[in-house]
Amino acid sequence: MTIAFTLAAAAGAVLANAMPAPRAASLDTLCTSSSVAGLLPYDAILGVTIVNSTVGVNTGTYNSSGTQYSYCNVTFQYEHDGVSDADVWVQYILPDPSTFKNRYLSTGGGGNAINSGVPTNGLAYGAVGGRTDGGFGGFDAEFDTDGVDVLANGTVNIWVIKLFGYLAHHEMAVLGKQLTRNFYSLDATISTEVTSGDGTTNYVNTTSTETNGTRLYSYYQACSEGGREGWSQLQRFGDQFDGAVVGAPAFRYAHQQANHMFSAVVEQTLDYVPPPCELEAIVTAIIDACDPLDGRTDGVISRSDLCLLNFNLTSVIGTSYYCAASTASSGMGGNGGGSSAPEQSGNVSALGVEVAQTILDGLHDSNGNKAYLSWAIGASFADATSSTYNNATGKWELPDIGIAATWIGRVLLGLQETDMSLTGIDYDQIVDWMYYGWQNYFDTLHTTWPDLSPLNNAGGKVIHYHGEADNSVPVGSSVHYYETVASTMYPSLNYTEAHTALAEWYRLYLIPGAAHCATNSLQPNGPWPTDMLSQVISWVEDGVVPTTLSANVTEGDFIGSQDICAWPLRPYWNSNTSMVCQYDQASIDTWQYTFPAFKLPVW
Ligand SMILES: *[C@@H]1O[C@H](CO)[C@@H](O)[C@H](O)[C@H]1NC(C)=O
Ligand SMILES: *[C@@H]1O[C@H](CO)[C@@H](O)[C@H](O)[C@H]1NC(C)=O
Ligand SMILES: *[C@@H]1O[C@H](CO)[C@@H](O)[C@H](O)[C@H]1NC(C)=O
Ligand SMILES: *[C@@H]1O[C@H](CO)[C@@H](O)[C@H](O)[C@H]1NC(C)=O
Ligand SMILES: *[C@@H]1O[C@H](CO)[C@@H](O)[C@H](O)[C@H]1NC(C)=O
Ligand SMILES: *[C@@H]1O[C@H](CO)[C@@H](O)[C@H](O)[C@H]1NC(C)=O
Ligand SMILES: *[C@@H]1O[C@H](CO)[C@@H](O)[C@H](O)[C@H]1NC(C)=O
Ligand SMILES: *[C@@H]1O[C@H](CO)[C@@H](O)[C@H](O)[C@H]1NC(C)=O
Ligand SMILES: *[C@@H]1O[C@H](CO)[C@@H](O)[C@H](O)[C@H]1NC(C)=O
Ligand SMILES: *[C@@H]1O[C@H](CO)[C@@H](O)[C@H](O)[C@H]1NC(C)=O
Ligand SMILES: *[C@@H]1O[C@H](CO)[C@@H](O)[C@H](O)[C@H]1NC(C)=O
Ligand SMILES: *[C@@H]1O[C@H](CO)[C@@H](O)[C@H](O)[C@H]1NC(C)=O
Ligand SMILES: [Ca+2]
Repeated sequence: MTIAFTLAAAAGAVLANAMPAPRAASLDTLCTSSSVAGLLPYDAILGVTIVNSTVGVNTGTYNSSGTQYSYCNVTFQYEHDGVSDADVWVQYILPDPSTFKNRYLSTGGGGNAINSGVPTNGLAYGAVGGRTDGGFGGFDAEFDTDGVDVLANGTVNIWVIKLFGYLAHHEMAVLGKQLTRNFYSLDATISTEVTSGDGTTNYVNTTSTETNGTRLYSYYQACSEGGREGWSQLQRFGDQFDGAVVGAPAFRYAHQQANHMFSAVVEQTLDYVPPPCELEAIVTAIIDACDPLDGRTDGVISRSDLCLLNFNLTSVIGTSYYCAASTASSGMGGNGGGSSAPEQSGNVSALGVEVAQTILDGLHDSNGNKAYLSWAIGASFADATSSTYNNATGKWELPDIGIAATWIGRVLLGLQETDMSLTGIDYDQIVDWMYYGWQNYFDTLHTTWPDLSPLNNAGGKVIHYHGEADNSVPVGSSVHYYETVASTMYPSLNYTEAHTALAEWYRLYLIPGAAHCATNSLQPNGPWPTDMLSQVISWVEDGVVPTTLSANVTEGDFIGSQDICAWPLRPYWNSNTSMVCQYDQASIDTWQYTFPAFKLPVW
């Protein structure tokens, strides 16, 4: 039988018939190797081929908040055609059809990991969850730490850098969304009756992806490096996610990663390594002095801007400090590198305050031009308190520069060994490395593209949050990006108008007193957002705008719900009660940054 199908020949004999998507079969029927083999997204991405022999399928259960969820676990590897060394594993956790709510959720990683844990996070939301190994060689493998970023001395693995930068997450989302559509039969089937030239009839069945099928809502949620990964998608693929919750993104990667060596270089330059206990005392004094400035004495600096404007660090000089000898970390985000620390006591020195102030001022080049921003006042000095005590000399030695060493040693310099010494490294050298990393990895890891028009045009919604006392990714980094997006997207509007327009689809919330993607042991009475994924789902699916982010205080005198103001509004209390989100120009001005150390604008 030949099908001689032309519009003319078929005239009057073609019935285009959109079938309603049949509700999917049971989990047990769907979740078998043979069933899944017919549902995989083979054609979803040009140049990507699923390796059939790697497909793993099993059912499982997961308990969360007293509810048990059944799921199908689909894991497989795919290749990039023509490339031998860029195979990627993905895993999808697909809820039982009876609990599926037409949602897909991508999850991300942290530090050097492209994923953190199992993507069962979606189950409580009726969402398929996905994760990728980024081509690192397994879900537990990491970027720098497992050596996948440098193939040989001098040869960085540009495929892995591209995959880590943005490509693996994009492919995971595209494959995951199509797998979801196939698994739950979301695509309407168009069955067309075709009459051939010889008079026989046949049916040609095609699926229509978005036009007639059931709507699939797509989400992203992650923090830190996972926040950067989220932005890597939102900046490039505007219609990929309907909603995203991105926390403390480690974006402006070249600056962010090199900045982790700044504290050590300050100590080297000023030739003073403060005992961690001295820096802890400085932070405690800052918190005590600045807590009440927000109008509520609760142990939380909710207005680091008022602290910056009204508190002079030199007032801490002479404050006595004492820390008992310890065999473990002192609890300040990393003292002693896990090694033992002796008893520490003394009075806060002028040099100790100078180290702290220089760190808070941010990186400047030798001409005094600002090159980068720093952690907000009140955050702990995590990169400085990881100094180690040399029992033989009785002195504190420069802190380990951790992630900055692997970034610069491996990715920037292409060396397989990363035992980087700080000898000879000064502020100008850090600035040079920022510039080099920025230029060389702008299209992969840097992640600061500020024109979000495709996202806005597609109707995407973003909740972006950042702990105001973050001691790893400076909170100002998020504010600077938000301000850049506002001025880029709305160049003809004034500040208030631009922020009003932007807030319709992208909102930034600074979490008072919070640390990096977490609550803060130094300000434990601070609020932490409740279920942010639910809040973005409500925004996307029900139009409930998160004017303030819902949060909760779980310790101290003010336990209960607390609203988090959306930037640029700032929280203020009258006599401990009745918080307002106020517009305070002097405060806003402290969050505006320029970086004259670079001739190019830093987005
Ligand atoms: C993988 O399996 C599918 C479905 O059985 C098949 O259509 C496809 O050709 C296979 N791919 C390869 C590369 O063999
Ligand atoms: C999913 O499947 C993979 C490979 O088949 C397996 O390693 C993993 O443990 C499974 N995970 C869950 C949560 O079932
Ligand atoms: C998970 O939930 C089910 C149903 O509520 C319950 O029977 C089971 O004991 C739970 N399992 C665990 C490990 O909590
Ligand atoms: C890589 O280069 C560094 C610096 O030159 C050198 O110390 C190291 O031995 C080299 N490693 C290998 C495996 O060649
Ligand atoms: C197309 O769908 C019709 C019913 O809608 C079915 O009878 C026919 O077998 C299908 N054709 C193919 C090739 O799957
Ligand atoms: C399918 O989509 C087309 C184009 O949007 C529309 O004209 C048509 O009415 C839709 N059909 C059904 C059954 O929804
Ligand atoms: C802080 O106090 C010191 C000592 O009184 C003074 O030299 C310095 O100018 C003050 N800094 C600011 C920003 O006011
Ligand atoms: C710390 O300062 C107090 C006075 O404020 C003084 O009595 C004490 O000797 C000082 N301690 C040290 C170790 O300098
Ligand atoms: C450090 O030195 C002291 C005295 O010299 C000694 O008692 C102690 O055991 C040493 N600690 C470590 C961890 O070596
Ligand atoms: C911004 O524009 C609005 C509306 O045009 C106007 O009411 C407001 O005064 C302007 N604000 C500033 C600071 O110029
Ligand atoms: C807020 O914290 C309190 C105290 O721990 C708790 O009882 C309450 O359930 C929390 N509310 C939310 C929405 O998490
Ligand atoms: C604010 O709350 C703190 C802690 O409960 C309390 O000590 C202080 O007196 C309160 N201040 C006012 C003005 O109510
Ligand atoms: Ca306070």
